[in-house]
Amino acid sequence: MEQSAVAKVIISCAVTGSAHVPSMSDALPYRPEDIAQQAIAAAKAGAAILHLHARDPEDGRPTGDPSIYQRFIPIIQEATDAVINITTGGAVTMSVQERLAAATVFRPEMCSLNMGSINFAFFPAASRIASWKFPWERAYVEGSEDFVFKNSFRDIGHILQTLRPLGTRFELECYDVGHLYNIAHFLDRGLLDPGFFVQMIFGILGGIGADLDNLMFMKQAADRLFGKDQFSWSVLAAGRHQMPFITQAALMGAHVRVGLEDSLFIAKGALATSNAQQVEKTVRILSEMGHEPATADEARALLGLRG
Ligand code: KMH
Ligand code: ZN
Repeated sequence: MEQSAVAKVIISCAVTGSAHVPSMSDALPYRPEDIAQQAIAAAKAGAAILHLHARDPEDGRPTGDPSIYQRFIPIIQEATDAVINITTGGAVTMSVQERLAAATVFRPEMCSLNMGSINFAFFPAASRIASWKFPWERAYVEGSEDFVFKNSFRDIGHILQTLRPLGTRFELECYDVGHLYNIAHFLDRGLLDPGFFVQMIFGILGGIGADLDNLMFMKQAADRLFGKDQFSWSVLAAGRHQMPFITQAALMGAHVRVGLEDSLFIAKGALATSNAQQVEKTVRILSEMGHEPATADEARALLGLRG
């Protein structure tokens, strides 16, 4: 009897992001050395892609300053061969220029690209804060009621036109079904290349909810729009939905993303102690299904990255 090949699943780890604030968890890294250490440990645990944001070393405030990225990216590259994926989402408070600054300096193999605008509020996470470590956090979290994460057609086109000539490929962040149609639009305009990588995002307040029906719906919409074999796809879900949802997605053949950017938890009511802890759990779940984590080079081959 022919043995079916083991499925290679690309694990992305989003190490710190910009939505969670240090008061929410002591494990959330914000100093460059902690971002580096946690990213390296996540890669050693099985993450092929490291999705990275920078934060102010003193108080954890999100920053787009390339000189802060410079304090952790070379350390990570020295210690691992993981794919470096720099955010172009940055934080909802940043201009597109700030969001692009680090990507244009470091020219990574991969950058995130957010495929549409959404409201983006931190209410669920905010309710867990007992006391504030840094003064900026409170205004940031409470102000999120008014945050619009702006990714207009012009913004998306500008990011594509800036980074595509550098050989960067994209983690196309889709928070709702309309964002898949936006991908189709940029394919039509010749600004996106076939063989792209879609990150379907569930459970952000402001985006599509983390329901299994929605996962099926998003996948079916993508298959219909692009053709089943024309794209790679990965799934992340926010907060408590993270692990159950990536498990369901992996069963459907998706790649997966975890990390403290997406959820601060390791299990119901239990904060994760590190990014690596979430990656280790993901590897265990995948191995129970007979799947294996893709190495960084396998991820490069699967996604057509430049290496
Ligand atoms: N915060 C995540 C839900 C980005 O960095 O471009 C999506 C994200 C955005 O990772
Ligand atoms: Zn991010």
